[in-house]
Amino acid sequence: MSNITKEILHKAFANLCTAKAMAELYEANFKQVSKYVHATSRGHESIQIALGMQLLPQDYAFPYYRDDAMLLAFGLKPYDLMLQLLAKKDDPFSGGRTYYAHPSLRDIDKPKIPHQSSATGMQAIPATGVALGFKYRESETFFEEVNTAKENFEIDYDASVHSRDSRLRGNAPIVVCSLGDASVTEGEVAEAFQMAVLKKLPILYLVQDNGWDISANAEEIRAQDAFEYAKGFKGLEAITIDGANFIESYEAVEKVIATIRKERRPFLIHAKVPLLNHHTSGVRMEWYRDDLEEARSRDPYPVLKQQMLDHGFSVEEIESIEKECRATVETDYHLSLQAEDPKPQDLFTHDFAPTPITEEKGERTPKGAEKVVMVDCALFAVEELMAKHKECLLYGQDVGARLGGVFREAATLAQKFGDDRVFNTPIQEAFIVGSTVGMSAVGLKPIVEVQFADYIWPGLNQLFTEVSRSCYLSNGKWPVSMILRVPIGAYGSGGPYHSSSVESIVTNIRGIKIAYPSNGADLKGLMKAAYYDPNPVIILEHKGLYWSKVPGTKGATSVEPAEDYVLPFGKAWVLQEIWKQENVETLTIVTYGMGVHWAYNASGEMGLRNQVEIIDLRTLFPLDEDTIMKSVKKTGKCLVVTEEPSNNSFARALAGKIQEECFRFLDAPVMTIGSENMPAIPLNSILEETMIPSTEKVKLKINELLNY
Ligand SMILES: Cc1ncc(C[n+]2csc(CCOP(=O)(O)OP(=O)(O)O)c2C)c(N)n1
Repeated sequence: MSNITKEILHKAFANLCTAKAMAELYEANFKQVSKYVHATSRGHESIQIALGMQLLPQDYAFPYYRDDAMLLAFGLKPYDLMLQLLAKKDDPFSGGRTYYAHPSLRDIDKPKIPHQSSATGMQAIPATGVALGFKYRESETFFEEVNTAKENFEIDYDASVHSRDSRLRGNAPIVVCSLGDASVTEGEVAEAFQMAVLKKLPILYLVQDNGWDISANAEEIRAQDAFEYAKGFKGLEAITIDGANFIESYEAVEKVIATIRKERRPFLIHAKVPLLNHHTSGVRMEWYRDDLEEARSRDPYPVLKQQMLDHGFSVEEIESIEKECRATVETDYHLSLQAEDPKPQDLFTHDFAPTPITEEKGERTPKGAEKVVMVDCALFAVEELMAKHKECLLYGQDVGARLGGVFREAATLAQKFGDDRVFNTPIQEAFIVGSTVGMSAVGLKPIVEVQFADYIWPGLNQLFTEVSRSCYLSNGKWPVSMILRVPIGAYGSGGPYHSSSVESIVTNIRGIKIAYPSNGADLKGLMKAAYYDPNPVIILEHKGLYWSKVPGTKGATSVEPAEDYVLPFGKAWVLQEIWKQENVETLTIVTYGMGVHWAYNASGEMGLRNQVEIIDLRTLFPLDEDTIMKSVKKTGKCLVVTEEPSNNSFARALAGKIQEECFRFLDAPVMTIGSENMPAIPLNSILEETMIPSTEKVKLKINELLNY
């Protein structure tokens, strides 16, 4: 027996008419609205509305860029959506920063919508990350101990929805990830599906299949549709439906959602729909569509109209609903045209959420504490954080109980905190990085790692596309609080795929903070600061410093700082300070990571401790420019030391900046020393040594500069 009531149909029809009227109005006012690109749901409305009507405020949704009808069904008004269409200041999602129907929302009465990018398919990983977060929130480790103790969380999050009762009653939250059929062929979607089935996550993947990529059609781009593809993922139950039929869609979605709320496992709904409008305002259907007549024969609008008639609505009632919706769309459009544009100064807000850690605090060198190697400083920092904060999790490759990380950097943590909190992932760097968007959105604090900097590349897409821009493009609503640990650098013939440096790549991504410590005490203090920072943080940890096995790196070991010790980002350390001198040449070395040790040893071996000032940057972003410039203005010469190949590097850019700012104070050009500009660090130890800088090479450069 159908649960479809007249009320449901009325609401659905009003939403469909509104979405359709909007698409038609945009077309009629093309000149005015196409300044900024937009795509509409025309043809896809019924499945979107069927879903949108059935989500609850505790659910999380990741709508696609074609899902304006779904947004209306969540309760958004045409006016809200049009503010984004016209990129206005009061666009509730992004303040005019991102495209039409690219929502991000944290309203109390609506499903939560974290930011998602415009890159197709990429939202599958963040969405699955939310579901992974739900799973942990429902685990005994977390729910029973934390929620019943009513501990305070740092973010406002209603944890009670995850109670056992809530699951039994069937109103536990779910996640919905909306995808276009063409996006399902992307690799990252497979990573998301894999994790969803592996961990049995409460997520619904809704695939709207209109048979088109942009102009490429199904025959060209896929060997099977999403329903068939889902069969390859054991435990991903899939159904295929006519998404243009409202009642069929509503009932199918109702059943699937009820099952996920109770049984906590993933589903895929494959909904076949016709695309009846342009791909986007910029890519017009008349240029390439050869199926429009057939597509129009599947229009969801007459289907729903007939369903209204079948349920006792009169023609007059139907016409009056439609008329009213058209009138609202018209009025809202005129209102939105008059809305304010953002001001130039609005460009500069919400790149980061404010961090509470702004001062160095706590005991850096406790009396009687032991000297430990750098890798242990990191381990102890994470251990203290996990002991104190149940919302802290650690995951990545091989960090679980059996090994505790390939560098033993997570050793014993799984034993101490359980497999719910410290676990291995498949070899999925994209998932490792991108899932933190979702984890963070449900109030958790993930610490994740990629095994070697050389393998950050598959994760860079998520880092750039989703993680780094979430705060800015959601106008501050969804900062991503996460730590990404990255073992980095050349050490003992690691060879071309276990030695690379990547700081120039990550410092070129705005919206993340980056630490590159040279010693254990800094690493511990920075790890703590990173944890309490509401923004994404990368910690680059030099493998050669982990155990101070590289000759000349004993300085990386430290007395372990106390638990309360925090070191804020953006404060460099002048580890070798000199006076201003007129009678001898002086020099500032600006460096970080391994470079600090080369610089320290070189100046020591040359007997120049009183002529060479050394600045350890500690963090590459934020960058302590004040300390750098002050020093260079004092010494009159500057050498930037990096382990990276020097061309087009972070170090070169910094040298340029120093030159620009200190030009009048300089007695020589600012110089840079880094690795040779070859494509990779070769395996052979002679070649490796030739490739990368060393104390000896830094000495030569110091000599050159002092004698300039
Ligand atoms: C990663 C990525 N590559 C390319 C694009 C450009 N692009 C935008 S929409 C689109 C087609 C997507 O088709 P589908 O997922 O089936 O959704 P539809 O537009 O048909 O609803 C492409 C290739 C993009 N946004 N992201």
